[in-house]
Amino acid sequence: MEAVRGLSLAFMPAASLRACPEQWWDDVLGIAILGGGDASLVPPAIPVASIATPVLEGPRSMCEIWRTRGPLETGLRGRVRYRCSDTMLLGALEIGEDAVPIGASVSGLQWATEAAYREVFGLLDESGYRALFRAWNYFPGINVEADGSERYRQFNAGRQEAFRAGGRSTTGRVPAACALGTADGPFTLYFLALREAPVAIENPRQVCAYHYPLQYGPRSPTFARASLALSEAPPVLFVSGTASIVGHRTLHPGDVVAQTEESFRNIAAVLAEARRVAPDGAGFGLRDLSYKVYVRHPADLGAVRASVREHVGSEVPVVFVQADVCRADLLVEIEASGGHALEEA
Ligand code: 3EB
Repeated sequence: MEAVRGLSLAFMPAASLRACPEQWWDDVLGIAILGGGDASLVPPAIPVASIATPVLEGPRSMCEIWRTRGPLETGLRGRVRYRCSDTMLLGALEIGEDAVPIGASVSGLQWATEAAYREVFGLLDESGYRALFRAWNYFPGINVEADGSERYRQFNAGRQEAFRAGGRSTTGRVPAACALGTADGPFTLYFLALREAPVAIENPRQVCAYHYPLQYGPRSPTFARASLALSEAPPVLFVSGTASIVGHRTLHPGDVVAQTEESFRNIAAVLAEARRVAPDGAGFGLRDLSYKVYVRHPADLGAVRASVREHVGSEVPVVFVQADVCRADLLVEIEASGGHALEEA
């Protein structure tokens, strides 16, 4: 395998990790194992997030591997395992909801979310990779009502509280993100951070998530529709989890194909914005990106896959996993990234 330059993504079956030579790991920033695979295949210095979202086709367990040119530095601060290049840091942590102190005034999930983000911001302030670029959030029972409110709302409260406590903006300059429901497991977060602030990109078809009206919860979600790192060479773009929402409303309830199509209209609109901001927007077309598609009902895979391939073609990487989307009426959510290199497994 050739030496990596810039940031690079590889999707490979978890079982293939066994065959990777020792020096291959030198350039690995971090790994997400989708499908809840065995994290012990990963050397202890490498940040790893084990995400319990079943993989819907191919191997049961897929790795999403972020690499960049070394030498990389490794560290552990509190519960955050991290690794960094000269421009970028990848971190991962998990916190069980049962870690909530007895007598806490908030739910275990809200507490775990706030604790996780407080630790992340502590690390970022201390290390100089101050700007949170992209955050991936996973926790069980996202649509479940518990302790008097929906768990996605509890997550939003904990996240927003940590942003405030960390002196960070909760509107405007916020990271790209996703938040998905798993069947079980602890609150799990992995993230990328940068020394130089990225550009937050919004979607003209959608209300900014941080301005959603109160009907979606007392504390708004804290994320941008996309985040663009112009300080990377070449620039790197992360498109947040994108669903069938126009304005602030869910469209096409019950129709997974129409929801997939609407999601692509949203992604296309976000990409048009990114191309306006990037000095050279080539490379930020629908057929240039890598995708992760979250499908609520595994039986919908065939219909979703056909629609996805109509939009992105047959060439680009797409991983399909089962996950619960943050609104009960959403059946599919799609995230994407571009600008970075792609490695063949
Ligand atoms: C939406 O657009 C769908 O809370 O971090 C997408 C991406 C969604 C990120 C988050 C939620 C989040 O509101 C849900």
